[in-house]
Amino acid sequence: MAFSKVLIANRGEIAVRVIRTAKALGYRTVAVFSDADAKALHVQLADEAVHIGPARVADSYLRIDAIIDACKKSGADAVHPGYGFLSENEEFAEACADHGITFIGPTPKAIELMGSKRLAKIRMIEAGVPCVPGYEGADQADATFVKEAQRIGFPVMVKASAGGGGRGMRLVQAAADLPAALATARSEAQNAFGSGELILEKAVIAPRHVEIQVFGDTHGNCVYLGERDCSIQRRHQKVIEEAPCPVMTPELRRRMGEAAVAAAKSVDYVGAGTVEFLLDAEGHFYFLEMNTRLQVEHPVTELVTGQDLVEWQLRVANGEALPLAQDEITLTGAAIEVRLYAEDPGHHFLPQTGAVLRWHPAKLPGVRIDHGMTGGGEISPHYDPMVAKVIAYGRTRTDAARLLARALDDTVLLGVNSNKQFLVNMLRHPVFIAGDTSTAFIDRHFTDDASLKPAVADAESLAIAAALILQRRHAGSFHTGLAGATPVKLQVGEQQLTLAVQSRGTVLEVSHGGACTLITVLSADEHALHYELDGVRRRCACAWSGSTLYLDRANGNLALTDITHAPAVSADAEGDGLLRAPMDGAIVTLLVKEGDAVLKGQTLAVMEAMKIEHQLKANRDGRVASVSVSEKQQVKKRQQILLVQD
Ligand code: MV4
Repeated sequence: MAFSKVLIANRGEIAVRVIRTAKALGYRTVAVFSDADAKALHVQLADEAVHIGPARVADSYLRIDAIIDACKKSGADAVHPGYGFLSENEEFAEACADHGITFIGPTPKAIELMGSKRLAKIRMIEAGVPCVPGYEGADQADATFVKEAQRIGFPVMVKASAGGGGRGMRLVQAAADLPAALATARSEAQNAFGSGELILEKAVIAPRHVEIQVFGDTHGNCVYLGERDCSIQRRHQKVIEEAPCPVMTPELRRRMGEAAVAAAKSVDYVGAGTVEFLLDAEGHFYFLEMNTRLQVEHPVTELVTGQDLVEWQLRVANGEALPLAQDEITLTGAAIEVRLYAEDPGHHFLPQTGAVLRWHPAKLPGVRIDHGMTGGGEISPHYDPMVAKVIAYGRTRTDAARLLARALDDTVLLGVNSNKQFLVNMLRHPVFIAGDTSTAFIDRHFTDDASLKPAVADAESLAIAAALILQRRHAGSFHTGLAGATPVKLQVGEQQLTLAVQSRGTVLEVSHGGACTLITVLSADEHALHYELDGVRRRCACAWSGSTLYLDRANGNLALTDITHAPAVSADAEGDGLLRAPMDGAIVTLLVKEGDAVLKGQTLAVMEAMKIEHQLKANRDGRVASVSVSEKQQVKKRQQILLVQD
């Protein structure tokens, strides 16, 4: 149905991405926003914007009635759902249709069918799409699962039919472990998805995750646009995505592409979809599930095909035929995408929230950065902490990897920590460069990486910090005005250090622990220091917040607080015993109760925030004097969880 005004029922980088193409095709655009997003980039870029509620997604971006109401108010006659939120919600697609609004996506029937792994697998088997041998029956009795697992052969995967992202999934090695796995998977699935329905599959060991981009139109055409390899994941979160798959052959691509098209055609698929497959070491592939939306990682397909997939979505929704036939779709070069997250790899990938002091995406030919950040951005605890997708395109995979690592080097994100160095180190890892990237890559090759430890302040970083601190103290002059050295006391993570800084004009002598570093300051401002050290001139991006200095260093971000004039605290003092929530989230498990004896460093509670579990540890020895929360309870950042006393 012809439409003229598109409402984007999403936020962040994907809302920005969709608005860009919709505008380029001449459509009017409408953003929606929560209380937390009033100043967000997607709101600024859209022609109009409608407030839809409080920051919590359940009260705003997930509210079908609020989105439909925003369409009515603004006169939007089409909705692009982006990914996540309402993008795979058949009730939302149905509600749009009921109100005469074009839903830019497949039919509610296709969304619903693919939302059930059990029903989707039955349909795929009928359509001749290769599936992992398994059990997808309606009979959910334990005895049936045990019998079926014996037929399939161990190890087996127990999966939630309504699941995704590894939730409600269990790997079971032997029959004896099956009943317990069924019980936990069932309850996890019931809690997460409102359905405890399970399926069984033969477990494929260390597979690749290879997905095929498909597109259907309302005239019965359906094509595939090559594959993406998304094997490198961490706890079911994709980390690196690329096209083409490093081990793909034209023949395998054709077979997987045709299987994906058969899958899509079996549900009269319309619009952009992704058919996920596991690819084993022998080159056998198996249908996993179909995602009925535009995916986060669609840019790598856009770069190797030269097509704008959002443009295709808008054309298809407008009733046009697909822009290209199968034999007109070509793949050229290689593209790699990484997801830049505000999280701390040095502390179990703890999500980072708060003010972004500096955001400077790299500008390089062949590099695309999709993000939704404005200058004075904020990472909200209410949303996914993905800051940007950084994508590089090259003639070869090696070129793309090299360029992408460089683009990350050039990208500055300060104020919150990020996984930038983790990504760079992975892109430069010999096993990655060799293309040997199964789903086991991180566990096999990346558990000892330096980026997984708290960043250390090397001599050069300390010299940079000293220069910036003195520059700030003396408003541009590096003369300490005294004959002796100036002390600079720093807090870096858990560590406190004292530097002695002697200045001679623009040259600073920075002494720490018996070593002395000479640094020449070439220029300095709020955003960067230009300096010379050991005969080499370099730059270091920086940002200040109060007395804390953030540095973007080649070995990761550093936060150094100038505590020279702060009241002294004994370095190894016992903690106060007060356990507080490090961020907004929910208590998953309380591991202790009142009266329990605990040791410093012991895990006392597990909380979940932004889809990730965090262990909360005692900061002193003692006994649990009081517990202020209960399991499953929502907690606010800094809320007291429990107290440890003598
Ligand atoms: C599997 C599997 C092995 N065998 N199914 C994980 C998320 C969900 N989309 C499917 N997943 C898997 N399903 C069978 N029969 C291994 C995984 C898997 C995985 C898949 C893709 C990327 C990373 C992964 C990490 C662990 C497990």
